[in-house]
Amino acid sequence: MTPSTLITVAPTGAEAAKHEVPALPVTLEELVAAAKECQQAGAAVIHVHIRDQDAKPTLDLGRLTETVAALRQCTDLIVQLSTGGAVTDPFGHRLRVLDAGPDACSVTCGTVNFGDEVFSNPWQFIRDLYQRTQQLGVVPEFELFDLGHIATLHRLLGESGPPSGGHVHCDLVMGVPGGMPGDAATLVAAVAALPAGATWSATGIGRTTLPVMFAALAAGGHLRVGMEDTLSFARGRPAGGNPELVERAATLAAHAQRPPMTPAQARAFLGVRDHR
Ligand code: KMH
Ligand code: ZN
Repeated sequence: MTPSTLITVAPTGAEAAKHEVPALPVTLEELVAAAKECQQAGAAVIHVHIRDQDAKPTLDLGRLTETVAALRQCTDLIVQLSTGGAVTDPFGHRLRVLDAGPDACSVTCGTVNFGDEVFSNPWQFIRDLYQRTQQLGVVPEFELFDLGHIATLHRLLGESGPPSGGHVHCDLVMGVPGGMPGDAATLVAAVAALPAGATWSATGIGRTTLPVMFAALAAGGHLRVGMEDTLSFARGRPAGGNPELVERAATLAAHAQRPPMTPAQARAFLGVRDHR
């Protein structure tokens, strides 16, 4: 079991609306402020979605590039850009995200029903995106929303070889309406199906946040938390911001005798180069 815990914060996402969730960081200033506090609280990786001037999700390359630079300047966090974007984003824009020069990026390994929408990830897109990460030296994190996505991950690695950095790290995204349920039994089944030597984080969407966090710690995994995945701290109590979600994960990880990894430790763990 890894002696420390990688904590990733996903502070914004593409789904929540700023006018309904005032604590959501949507401007660059809000994102950088949240990132600094989350690092202080124990995060080592930031999974980034950005918004435009109207707080709508965007994959604008100029804004993404500026965001990577600002996060690098103000924090030590590993900057992982979302290539998932919003369900409406075209594949070309999602591939272009890598041109912003992040340390890392998400690579979702299959299509999934996403509430009333569809998050589309056909095989050819997954393969093209993965091969671009290899060409550009961006470390992928494999996002797995369902057990079938793990079969695709095996195919991807088998056909295209190991990732940049040489280490396979996955994120089990559980409890999406349409994806795998967020419970301990499903987590154990998913972990058993991962490629040999892979490490993994888990995140539970909405009310599955806590069961998935406890199950992940018990099974030796790592944690992703943040307002992309849950807008509540507890039943009937909205999250006041991302830092308190990170702080809770860090506290639980410490109780599990696996305290948070520093960003420097996380770079070594994931095979991410230091760009400074
Ligand atoms: N916003 C979801 C449609 C990712 O960041 O790579 C996709 C998502 C996954 O959030
Ligand atoms: Zn995301």
